[in-house]
Amino acid sequence: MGADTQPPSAAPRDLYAGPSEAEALKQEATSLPSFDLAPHQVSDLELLLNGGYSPLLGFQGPAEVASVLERMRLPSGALWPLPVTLDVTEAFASTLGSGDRIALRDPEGILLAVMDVEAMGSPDLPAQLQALFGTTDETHPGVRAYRQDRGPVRLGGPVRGVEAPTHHDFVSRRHSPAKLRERFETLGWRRIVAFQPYEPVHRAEFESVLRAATKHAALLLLHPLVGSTTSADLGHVARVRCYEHLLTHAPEASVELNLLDLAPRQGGPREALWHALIHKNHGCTHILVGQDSTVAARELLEEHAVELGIGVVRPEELVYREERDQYVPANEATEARPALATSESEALRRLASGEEVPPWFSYPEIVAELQASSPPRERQGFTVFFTGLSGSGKSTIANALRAKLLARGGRHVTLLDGDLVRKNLSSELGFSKAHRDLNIRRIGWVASEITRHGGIAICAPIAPYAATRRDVRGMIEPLGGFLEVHVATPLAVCEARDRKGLYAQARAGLIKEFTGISDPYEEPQTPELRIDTQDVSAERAAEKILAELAALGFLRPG
Ligand code: PPS
Repeated sequence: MGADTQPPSAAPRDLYAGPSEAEALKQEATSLPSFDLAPHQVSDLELLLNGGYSPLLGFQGPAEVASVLERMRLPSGALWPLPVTLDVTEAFASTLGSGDRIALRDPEGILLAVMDVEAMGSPDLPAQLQALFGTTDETHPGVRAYRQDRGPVRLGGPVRGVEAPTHHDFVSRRHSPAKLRERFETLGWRRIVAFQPYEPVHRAEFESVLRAATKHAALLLLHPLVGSTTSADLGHVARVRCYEHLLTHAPEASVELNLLDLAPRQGGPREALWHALIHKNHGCTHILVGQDSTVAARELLEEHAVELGIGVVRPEELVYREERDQYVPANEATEARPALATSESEALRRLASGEEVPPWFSYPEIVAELQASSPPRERQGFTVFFTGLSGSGKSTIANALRAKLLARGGRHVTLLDGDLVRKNLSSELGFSKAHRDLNIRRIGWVASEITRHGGIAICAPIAPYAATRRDVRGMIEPLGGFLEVHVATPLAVCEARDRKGLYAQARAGLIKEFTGISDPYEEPQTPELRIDTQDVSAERAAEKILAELAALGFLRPG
């Protein structure tokens, strides 16, 4: 029997203990060293425990990793293209010896599994990165993702499950491999094509994958990854809601949606093969390889399809025929082919700018979903982050800006002024570097929440350190706008003004660590705006900021 016709194989074994063994493990765990897993490690553990990573029985030690990197196989010879390791801090590893048992807990401390530590070591990271990605360059997304470890030491050894990780969203769409196979059986399907979308799926793509499944007389399984990612892309909730809408546009019981809680590794062709293996463990007989997959990934999958027992399906490219209001295969179209690529990029542009999107491009519910989750800039939140010396005029400009924004109406504005924050949010903090950094991070966190929810945050602290300002920018930019305004009034002018009398006290040594006098101020190198209050009034400065926000699209002009 060829890979193309192979029925689903038996469900892989899970690694959960039965009730009495689980109870004993819980008792034992009270005296074991505990390791609180990061979210991506919980995803790995869940797939180990539920058989999604079968035939693995635990986290891989150095010998297994070496074998995987060298030949894409486990020491047993079974195909396995990517390492699954448990990274821990040196401090935690130093408390362990080989043969010890440890309790693996979720980030809240709930016991999920007990692990026998059979191997421990710090890998030769550059060599591993080279083997996996062909480079050690930090700009490669795979290298960046691989480095986001919990620590430099990796523990290997078998795991025994006590409790499955808890999920609160889309619970009915998170089936284990065994449950999913049961579901396929109930629905009466023996051929299942896995389709793993990364982005929202629009009409052309959905119609082509549906056709491919129909052609293979198979159920289409939408099997998107929803594991933790560091990218600022559309969050998984909006993506899953988009996929749920797709179900209503397919013939009844022809498409299933199941979420694969797996963090993406950016591992290229090896990862494509790895995903195929995981889909297979979930009962899929075929895997769909779309237009966006690379030639190398397709070739690697096709090379191993028979061994894997999974058929590779390539959907046809479809084009939209306006006169028929239909998608047809590109090679069947007799009339002159419409310039779909141009229309598609135009549709995506419209989607991004909140303009109307033609119904041939996508389903209205999906367009609405995307527009709600990534509104056009003028409906997104933003933060205006002032930085500058004490007495430079930050608060005065910030107040003028706040008044002008409120006068335009329709927006909520929160002012996080340096002095106010220190009274309400940071009253216990002083002016050491550590305390200033903590103060700015608190301000940044509040501003990021305001921005996330579509509000306007105006922050006006001294914020003397460039690295901390950069971190705050990094927290906010993925969620909306961020405008850094350097109020660059020279120190001599601030000191001459000395409205609070603080400079005089600082010069007299009565106030220690005073910015500009006895403490550093690192000037921003590339702020969005630089304002010297010697040259402009606070009113004029606020207007300049409004104009900049309008030019960036965060405010309507006028
Ligand atoms: S920081 O560095 O961003 O955490 O500072 P910030 O929270 O903005 O607080 C600055 C205000 O605190 C008063 N103040 C001092 N400033 C600088 N250095 C020292 N040592 C200090 N001690 C008290 C001062 O009034 C600052 O207010 P502004 O509005 O900037 O003049």
